[in-house]
Amino acid sequence: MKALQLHHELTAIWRTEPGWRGHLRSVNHSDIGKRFIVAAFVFFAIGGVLAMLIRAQLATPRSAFVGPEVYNQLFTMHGSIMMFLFAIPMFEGLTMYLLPKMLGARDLAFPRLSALGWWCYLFGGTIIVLAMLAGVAPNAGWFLYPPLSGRTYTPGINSDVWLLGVTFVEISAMCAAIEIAVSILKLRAPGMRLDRMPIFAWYMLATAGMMIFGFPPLILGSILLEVERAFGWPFFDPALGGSPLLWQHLFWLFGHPEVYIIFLPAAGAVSTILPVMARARLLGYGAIIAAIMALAFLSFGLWVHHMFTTGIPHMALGFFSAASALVAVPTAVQIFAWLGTLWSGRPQMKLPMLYLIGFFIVFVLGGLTGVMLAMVPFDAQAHDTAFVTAHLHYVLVGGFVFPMLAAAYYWLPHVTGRQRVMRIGEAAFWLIFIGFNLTFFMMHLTGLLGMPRRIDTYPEGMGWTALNLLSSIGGFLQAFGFALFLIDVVLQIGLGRVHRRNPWGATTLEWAMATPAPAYNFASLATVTDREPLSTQPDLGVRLARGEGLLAVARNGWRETMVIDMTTGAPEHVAILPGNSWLPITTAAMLGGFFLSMLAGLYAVAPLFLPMVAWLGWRWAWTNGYHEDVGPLDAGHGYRLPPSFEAERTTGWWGSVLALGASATLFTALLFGYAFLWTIAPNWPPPRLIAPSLAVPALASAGAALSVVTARQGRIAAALGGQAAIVVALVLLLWWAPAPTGHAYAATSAAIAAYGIFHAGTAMLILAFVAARARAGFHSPARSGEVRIARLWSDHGAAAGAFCAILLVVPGWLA
Ligand SMILES: [Cu+2]
Repeated sequence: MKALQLHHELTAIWRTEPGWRGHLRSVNHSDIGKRFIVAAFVFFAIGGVLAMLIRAQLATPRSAFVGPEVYNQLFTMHGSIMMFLFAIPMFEGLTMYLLPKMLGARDLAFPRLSALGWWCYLFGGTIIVLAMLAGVAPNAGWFLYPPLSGRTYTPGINSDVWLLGVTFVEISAMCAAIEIAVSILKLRAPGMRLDRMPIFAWYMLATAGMMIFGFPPLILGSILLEVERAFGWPFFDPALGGSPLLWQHLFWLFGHPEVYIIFLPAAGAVSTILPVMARARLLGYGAIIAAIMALAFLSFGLWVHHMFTTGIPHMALGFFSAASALVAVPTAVQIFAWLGTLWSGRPQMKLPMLYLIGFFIVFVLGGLTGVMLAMVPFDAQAHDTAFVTAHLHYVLVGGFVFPMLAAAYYWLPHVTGRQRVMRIGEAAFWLIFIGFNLTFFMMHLTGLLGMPRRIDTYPEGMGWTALNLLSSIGGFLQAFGFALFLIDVVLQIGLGRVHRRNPWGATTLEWAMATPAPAYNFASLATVTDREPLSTQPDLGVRLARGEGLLAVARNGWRETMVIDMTTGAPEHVAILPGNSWLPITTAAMLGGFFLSMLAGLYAVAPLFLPMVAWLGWRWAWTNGYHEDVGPLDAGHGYRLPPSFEAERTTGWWGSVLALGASATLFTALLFGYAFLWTIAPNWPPPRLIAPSLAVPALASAGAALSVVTARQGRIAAALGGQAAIVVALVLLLWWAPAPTGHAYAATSAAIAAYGIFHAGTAMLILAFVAARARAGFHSPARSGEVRIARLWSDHGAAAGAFCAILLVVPGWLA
């Protein structure tokens, strides 16, 4: 009876409110995860329809089915949707849904951030799709190379839709990355040391890390290109000291890691599902982790292989070619670990396994053509042909779509609590598998026969006609396969029989709960003693539901979950997570207002939304914390742990470190751009340099020193003054600098100064917040975590501001 009462009390605390209110305010990770997955599938269907239109156009020579204007939009939107609105959100959704359950937690570390990410994704994706329906979709290819994407050749808003829409969606990717990393590091079940983490968590940790360092170059590139289009700052215009190659570098600095950002979560699903299907332990846990880390690291050193034909020095060609071939090694380690796992077990040919076999075949073929393309002479021949299109589809569909279909069939019983009804999934597999190979195997051949990618039509007599027709037939077979998959899922949700808990006999913690999952996941939290908790403690789920684990209490209406020491897994403090809120959707709406007014060219209106965002951020942070000391809480099993607001290093501190890491990466990419243009671009040196003033760096450095010192002494007003001095110094510098529209030197300098001003300004806001909180009684010697976080931001603002001020006057001194 006690268990039932605990269930009722926890439900009252954690549940999503009924009706529309619940839809708009929910921050629960299961809700948000499922929404991401459903929306990603809808975008996948839209992207799929575009692909069908492309294949219809290319089915016959000299086709006039859609015409070149529409065709450009079709292939651009197909690529952009599949990358940014399907693949990334799909694994984010899967991870948001699964991760806390696998780690034995009740939610993610920052529930409102998951909700904010969701709304940014939904609004941004909607803007992009509506633009397509209005006939102004992006049309310069999914990697949007200037000068084609610039004002001159794309005068309409097509490119702006991409730049603004995708950047809006990227906010959700950054939110998710920080959220996932901090949750894995800090919100695990007690006893779950690093070497006891489920392998999926390792994959996601690497993925989140790659997103934190991989997305900032793209975000920077998008900002620069949008500023060039909107205000005429010539970053990419060679006539004024810019270079279109700068965009290619920034784009592929993101774009190559992106391939692994998509592949690693899928591989994580494979490494989780395969051992269950094989009824064996995963072979080579340590080797796989080493391979993942090697892949994550190597993938940042390969971006130039997308630019082999742009006139790269010979040394660099050799280096990037070798590095590109080298990634085959860690990938092969994983493949052999999976094969070994199958070999050592007694594999069952259940439906997820069928899709995993599809994954093996398609992905390995894609890897092989990847090694071919890593060879510079071959790439020079195959570059921009259908061969490359075929390769990237083998890698992405093989490496992502097939594993995700396996994951769908594997975890759907967890989401629905039901079994599937008919054997439609097998038929869907064969249609997708045969259709896929028919479509894309042929494209290797058309590519080798010289057919360029992205052409809207071709003459007869090139030898491409029959191959193209076969590709188109294959494309439509795939579409039928996916339609069957959808029907199968709908049938299972509607008609499936309710199954017993853990139908696959899996050993990870997400199966130690009732399905569908309760809002609080676990009535009490597990203590873990090995990597496969459900094989050593088969009755764990029942015991947790009875309240025999940790935190088996519903107190103060608090949403409690356990925070552990990162390496040892020892309990550290109790996180008190925020409840449902209007803040995520209103913040996303204000950001949406900003992006929409930029898109409409209302440059005077757009900045008005930013104070609103800042004010909502203030409200957001204000609801954290507590106004009195409560002392250690009883966590069960004899543990007495402080609540998060009395902890020394909160999850918010870790999140801030990662956010600042992402920001510093963006800044580094900007400095790279500055140096790249200086050394490579034509039309340098610039006509006029920034005057070699002493006053600007002196004022900024003095402000920075003042802020760093006084923030440590708790003199917030003085620290604020220091940051203000930085802002004044950099604004003066901009005032005296040559106009940013005149030359790429002035434009990059202004961008660097803007970075400094933005961070010093943010630091001022945060310091003001801390001062207000102290006055309102939220701080005490025990409750000082917030002050520590503020100091991180303030120190970063000081360092960045002083650095920018010094850097920008140096060229004037040297000249
Ligand atoms: Cu690449």
